[in-house]
Amino acid sequence: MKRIMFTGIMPALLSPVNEDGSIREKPLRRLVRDLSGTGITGFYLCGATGEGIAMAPERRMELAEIVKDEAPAEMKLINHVGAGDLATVRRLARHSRETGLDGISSVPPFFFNYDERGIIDYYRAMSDESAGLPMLIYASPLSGPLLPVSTVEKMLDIPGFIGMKFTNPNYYLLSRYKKIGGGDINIINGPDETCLLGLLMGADGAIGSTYNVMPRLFVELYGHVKAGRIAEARALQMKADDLIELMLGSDVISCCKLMLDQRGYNVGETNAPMKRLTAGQKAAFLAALDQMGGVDAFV
Ligand code: MN9
Repeated sequence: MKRIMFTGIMPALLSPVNEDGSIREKPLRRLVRDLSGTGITGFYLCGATGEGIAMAPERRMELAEIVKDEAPAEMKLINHVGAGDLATVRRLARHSRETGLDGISSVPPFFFNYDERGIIDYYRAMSDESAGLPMLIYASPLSGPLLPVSTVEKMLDIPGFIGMKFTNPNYYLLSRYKKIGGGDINIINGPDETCLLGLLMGADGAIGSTYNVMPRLFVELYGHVKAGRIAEARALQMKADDLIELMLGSDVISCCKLMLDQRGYNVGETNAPMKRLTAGQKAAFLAALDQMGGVDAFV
């Protein structure tokens, strides 16, 4: 069990930014502080939800430092350090170690076609630079096909490699990855809309966008699963999915940010050039949300 280091519910933290990409420090601190009191176990920084790929490395480092400063010591902090150039990846991996974060993660190298050796070399460089911080692959639909189980098996040799954040609806495959290393591999569920399935098929925890806006619901769901109360867990999943369905029809990150703004967090818009909602789309989302009981019906 030495590789299973991250469990429980962890928001993929939203990144509050200004128009020029600079960090909104006050809203960020408040969000980290408030979420930390909900039963979550940590945060995943600068992934897809955290918009890391659309942020300058300096901003990503600044965000990591602020979160480290604000989060209670028991919160586990995993930093997504993936980028298109290895120099940035190395820089962010080294900075994660220097900042005292608990783990690093990355999508496999993307955009160009990489072979298995290139992929393994990428993760090895990340690991070397962070002096072996616990490291998770991020298997994301945004960054190409899933790595074969046999490739992930080879990564067991890399110091620090512990597992993967699996954002994919194929839970048969999740269970196959979970067999690697005799089960001593840290598999984290990605899709929030099927969090329950991920946990039932072997995930040790869950990282996701919508845990920024309904952390307590998912912490309760996780507790039900661990206690074998599947009907109760399913009822909560179905409730969450009414909201997630609405978000998926629009834009998940923008809708989460809008909900936080409704609660007074002032997190602002996404980083350009990412998708944003028009005033009409925002009004439609909020009207539909009201029909479902309003922003505080989901916590
Ligand atoms: O893995 C997130 N996936 C992506 C985390 O951002 C691609 C999820 O939390 C989804 O945003 C969520 C909605 O589909 O499940």
